Amino acid sequence: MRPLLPSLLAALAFATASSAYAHVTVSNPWARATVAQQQASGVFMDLRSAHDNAQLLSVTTDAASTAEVHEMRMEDNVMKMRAVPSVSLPSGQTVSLKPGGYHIMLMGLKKPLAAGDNIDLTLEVLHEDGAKERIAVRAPVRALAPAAAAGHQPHSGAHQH
Ligand SMILES: [Cu+2]
Repeated sequence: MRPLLPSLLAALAFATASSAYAHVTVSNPWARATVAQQQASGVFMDLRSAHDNAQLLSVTTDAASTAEVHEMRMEDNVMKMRAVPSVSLPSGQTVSLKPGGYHIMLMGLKKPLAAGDNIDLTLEVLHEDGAKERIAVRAPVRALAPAAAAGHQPHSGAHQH
């Protein structure tokens, strides 16, 4: 038996306990409306942690088959989008998931997102003490303002006639 095992088990037990650090607030959530045939869309919101070293780990939703945390950034003058393992949430700072930056990507939408609908998501946040916080978010669906559309293209080849 390895000597490290007892402490590892203790750490795992601690990780499943409820956390005194569970203080991430979500504000201004919204999801971008889609057009017919569009399979992917983005969800945006502001996150603010009351404690240091919290991280947004993952998102689940019944609205799509897959939800990923994505980042958009310029690489060699090309805007690229990729999945990130986590988004750090520094204490007391608002971290915005927004078009052109971090966002939640929904892929395999179960149905088109129409303005006025709402979608429900569950965020999973990892806290400094190892505890995970699940945050239920209801995001109203909004049509994307034309000015913001330039920064973010969906994965699928959506046609907008
Ligand atoms: Cu994306």
